[in-house]
Amino acid sequence: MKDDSEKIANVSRRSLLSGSAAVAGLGAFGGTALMASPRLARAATGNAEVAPGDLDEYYGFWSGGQSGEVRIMGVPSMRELMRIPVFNRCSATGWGQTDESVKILTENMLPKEKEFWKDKGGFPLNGDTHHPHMSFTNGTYDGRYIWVNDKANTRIARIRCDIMKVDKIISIPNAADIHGMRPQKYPKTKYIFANGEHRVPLPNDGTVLDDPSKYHAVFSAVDGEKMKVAWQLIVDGNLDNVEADYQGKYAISSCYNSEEGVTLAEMTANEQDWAVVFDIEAIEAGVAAGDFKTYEGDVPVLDGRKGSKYTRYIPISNSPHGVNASPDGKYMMINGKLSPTVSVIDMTKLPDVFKDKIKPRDAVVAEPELGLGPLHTAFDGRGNAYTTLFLDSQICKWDIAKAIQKYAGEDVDPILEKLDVHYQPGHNHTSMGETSDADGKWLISLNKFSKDRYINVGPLKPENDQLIDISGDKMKVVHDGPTFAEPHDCIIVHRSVVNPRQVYDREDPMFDAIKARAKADGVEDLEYAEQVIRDGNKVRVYMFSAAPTFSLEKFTVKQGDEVTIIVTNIDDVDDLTHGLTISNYGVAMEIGPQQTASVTFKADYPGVHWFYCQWFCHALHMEMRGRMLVEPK
Ligand code: RUQ
Ligand code: CUA
Repeated sequence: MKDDSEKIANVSRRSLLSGSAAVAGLGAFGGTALMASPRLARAATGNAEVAPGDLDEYYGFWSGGQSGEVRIMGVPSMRELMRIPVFNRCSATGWGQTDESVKILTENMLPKEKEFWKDKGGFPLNGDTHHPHMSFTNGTYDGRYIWVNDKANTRIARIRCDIMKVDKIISIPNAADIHGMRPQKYPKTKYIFANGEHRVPLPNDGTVLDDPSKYHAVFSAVDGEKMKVAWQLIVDGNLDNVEADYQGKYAISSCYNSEEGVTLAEMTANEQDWAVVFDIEAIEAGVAAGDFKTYEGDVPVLDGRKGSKYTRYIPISNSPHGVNASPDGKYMMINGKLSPTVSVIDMTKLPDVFKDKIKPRDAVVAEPELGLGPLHTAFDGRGNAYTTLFLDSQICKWDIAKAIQKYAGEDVDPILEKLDVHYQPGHNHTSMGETSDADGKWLISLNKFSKDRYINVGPLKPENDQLIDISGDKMKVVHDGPTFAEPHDCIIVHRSVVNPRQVYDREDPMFDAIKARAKADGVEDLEYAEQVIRDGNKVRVYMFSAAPTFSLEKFTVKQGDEVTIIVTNIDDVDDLTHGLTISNYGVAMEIGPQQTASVTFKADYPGVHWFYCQWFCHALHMEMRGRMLVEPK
């Protein structure tokens, strides 16, 4: 394998070379004709180019929106590298079908959900991921986990970054529809803050239906290590987005619908909504003092409505949306959405707000007017902010310090540049931009509409993710990337932070349950297994795979048996994944190198059924198969 750092050096050397070649070309031929030449265009975008065989400098983790997954992108190449199934059912990997994934998807469901899903496959098959965020240590990414929300079914999942698979999914009680979600940044991610966006009765058991005065939005703090809800607060209004500070003291959520209406007209009637500030230490003390009620799931629920000692409500113009902490830890940006402004909260003023020494609104130290539909703000670590303007289809680059000076009455213009993007940007994100290591190289604009940017693929069009070079004085769009539904948000993580394994670790605790099961079945060693164990009408088939064979060429079960097939891939080679598909049984799963995977199904079809490896693994991959004989009743 080529040394990574050498590759990066090569990339920059190459882009330097192509740049100077283009400059030389301009000198020789001169004039405007060359300006439009593809070669010059390429030179202008030179440092975004990642040649075949070269590696990206950043991992991008993209939410898959209503596809329910998370995707790994290479940045700056914008190549899609991998998909991580999360809340969806995956035909390739068997996520949502393998025993291991079904356990993860169901083990932390609430009792009422289990009841609801028991005749419907056991668990929801859809999800709506919005906000993938990595674990932090001391204000920057530490490469351990990524958490992501499911707005559709009120869940949070955790992805292990060493194997890039989900290891935990929890349902959030009491709240409805988790939207905004962020991990604590300092000192080390303890809580994942999660906004229940929609207001529902508490408890939502049908005793209250059409009395919105009894509806509540619920803010949750999830212990990210234990994957358990630690505490919750009811708040006024609807919770939208949330961000954690760089001190480990506060979380701030944007709230719309201060009217507490249930129709659009009611929800947008007031001129002012607010940002809610949560005082973590005070809340923890409240939990310790027993100042809470419990509803579902025995989670302490505190009262954080107006007047509570746990929260402060900072008035913000109508319907604010994104909340973003500046990398120096000093400011929190509340993006106006229906207002053309971003409100800048000075984090050092919050202790005085909680002591009631100053009014909540006095924590706002700037409110630049940027353009129409500001949704989210990203940072370059050089004092500049980049705000998406949804309605204007632009990114507005502005100077934070100047915005503060202007608010204080000085005659300065904080707006540095506006760049057209295509079209209607929602989130944007800079390289390492939500950490104290924001490096100001790349900005992604996640545009909700692509319209005419690609050849027409029918009425449903892709979204358009644009890569913008922000390393210079001027922003420059260097790449358009179509994406399927719908990357609400993404993060861009330097690759030095992320170190996934090449093959699974046989000692990984993820295999403990199956090892114990095997042991109880008298199968001592999964790596050499070729046993069929009958246990009443349950049959467990143990085998191993080694390219290009399964250890069992055939096995026999009876019609009506519940069959579990457990396969251990003993190949210890990078990228040597096998799979197991059983024809006409709807069964398929991935078995990575050194992984054990299992799947359970009812053998209700009598006859001969081939099982085959569905991951191309060897010259004799087509021959990697065997037969399941199902004896009729
Ligand atoms: S929200 S487009 Cu789901 Cu992140 Cu702002
Ligand atoms: Cu093993 Cu294909």
